[in-house]
Amino acid sequence: MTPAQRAQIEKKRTPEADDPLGAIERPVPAGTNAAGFGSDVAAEALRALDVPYIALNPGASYRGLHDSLVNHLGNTQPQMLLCLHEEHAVAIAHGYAKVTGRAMAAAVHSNVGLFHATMAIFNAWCDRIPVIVIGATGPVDAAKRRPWIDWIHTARDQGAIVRGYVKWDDQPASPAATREALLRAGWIAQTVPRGPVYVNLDAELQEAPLETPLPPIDATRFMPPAPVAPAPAAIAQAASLLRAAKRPVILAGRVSRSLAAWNARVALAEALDARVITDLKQGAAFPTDHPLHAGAPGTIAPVKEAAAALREADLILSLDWIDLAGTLRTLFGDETPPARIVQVTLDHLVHNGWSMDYMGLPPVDLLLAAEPDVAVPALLTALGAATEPRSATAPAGLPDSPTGDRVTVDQLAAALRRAVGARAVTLTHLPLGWNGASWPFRHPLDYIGAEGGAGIGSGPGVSVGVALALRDSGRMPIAVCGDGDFLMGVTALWTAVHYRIPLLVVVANNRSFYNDEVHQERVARMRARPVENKWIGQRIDDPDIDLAAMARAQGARGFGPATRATGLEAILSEAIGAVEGGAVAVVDVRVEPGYTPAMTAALTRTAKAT
Ligand SMILES: Cc1ncc(C[n+]2csc(CCOP(=O)(O)OP(=O)(O)O)c2C)c(N)n1
Ligand SMILES: [Mg+2]
Repeated sequence: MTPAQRAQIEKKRTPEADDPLGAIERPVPAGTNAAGFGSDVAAEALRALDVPYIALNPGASYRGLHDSLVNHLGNTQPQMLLCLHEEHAVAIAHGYAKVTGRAMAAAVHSNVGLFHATMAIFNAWCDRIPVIVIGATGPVDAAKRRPWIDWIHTARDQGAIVRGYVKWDDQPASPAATREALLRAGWIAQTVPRGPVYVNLDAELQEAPLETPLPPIDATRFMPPAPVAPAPAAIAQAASLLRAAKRPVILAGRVSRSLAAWNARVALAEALDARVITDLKQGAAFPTDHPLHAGAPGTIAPVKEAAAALREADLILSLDWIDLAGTLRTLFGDETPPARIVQVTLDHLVHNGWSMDYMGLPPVDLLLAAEPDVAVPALLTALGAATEPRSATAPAGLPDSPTGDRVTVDQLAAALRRAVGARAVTLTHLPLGWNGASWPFRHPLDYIGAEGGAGIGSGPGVSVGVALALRDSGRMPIAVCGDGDFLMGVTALWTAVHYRIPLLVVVANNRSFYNDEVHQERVARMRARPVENKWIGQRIDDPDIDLAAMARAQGARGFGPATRATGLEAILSEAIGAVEGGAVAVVDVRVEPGYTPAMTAALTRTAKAT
């Protein structure tokens, strides 16, 4: 991202600043400024944290906070974004932070809203993305509970629902403690390794009049930046290992969307003449058509060229690669890889006993305990290398316009690339059948990465959040979702339509939860049973679902079903035109079921190398 783009994205938007989103849902003035209730303090703390939006689905457990956001803060900074499901609220905040690196808030109703939000919180956790989740409970003081409803919406330890996959949670017991909890929440969420946090607000505390006003607080003084630099000795040691390496390989994993950091990675690879491997689990980390990029980005397992580079490597530099142990195991089985391994990560700081998303324990000869964005420039300095890339890759040519009576996912990609042409676009989400070779990434915002926890249904919501962050950036957000993913998350699109957030969603509609057909085929083969039955309990037809109508029902433009490769580019071009006019557009593209051979092999592989 260029500094100008970042400035644009981070620019404070106010209703007065001619912001169409900010002009939506303006309250009549409430005529009071002083905080009068516990929830006014919570709302002020969110503003002090510079939280721009709060995506929510309403609930009586936080009606006090809801009132404070509307009538005390005037529904600005943060501005509410109404969502039709709590999972979308968190997914939107997740997508927003994937682009900006900054946390939004998501508010969910007591235990039941939190139950709905859990998968999205888990996705954000696995993706190491900050989200401030605000929840609520019926009055903690049993004497204050209304009959029935307050009792079912009160749990002894509500945070336990999410404690295994948030960085921190709290249930403050006074307005002062609420303010402190929210500042701590914002700070912890946005301090590396980043992640979601949960703050549960007692309904009684929210609604109680403020007995004594709280003294003003300078939030920034309670949220000191905590940059972690690798130890100089470790950097020197890494530099000498890199200098001595003959066949170094860089695994470019969890990195930011910063263009400066991207350029530093390219400069490092060029200085070392290192092969670079990326995959689709994480956002674009290196130009995929750079001569040093080994093969195309893989999905689950490394592609052939990447596997060959790793097998030959004498040094592997992992830049917070997701599942380093698993990648090595795929190639070397139980043998320890011959290469020396330098790992750059801080991830161990958030490993816990509940979630195994920390993956296997990799062999590491040298750990640089830092974020890759911090370690790479330090390595460049130690190597005495330039910090700018030497080479600029030539723009890739466009594929031919596909023709034929059927559409494969590769043909869909080709038609979409042609329809996009020279426009700057961001792929906000990709389906499981995507072939990394079909779309070159040349900028950190070209692809935003997967959802983290492999929770299906997040594609639409995360994409709305990415689109929110990219408004006015000059980049068009494009989601390519599987039909299963789209159908689970489809009502997230209403929020984009309602708040005038342009977005293109292309559905790679194979009318199936096809991933699991692959698994049933595998089981049938292992057991010598009929493979022909693999579609049962997987296929989404009879009736076919009219996905374009589901878009239109929510005020979006709906296109398709497009069933033929011939003419697909024209349909996609029309949809792109609609998005350029400010619309949310959905194109239902009927694709042939099928994955790349590498994806199928990776899906059905056993734990050991095969
Ligand atoms: C919440 C959730 N439910 C179920 C799954 C198991 N699952 C993994 S992929 C998949 C199929 C997704 O279907 P679709 O988005 O249409 O993609 P396709 O496999 O057809 O390419 C399912 C059900 C999951 N990962 N997450
Ligand atoms: Mg499908």
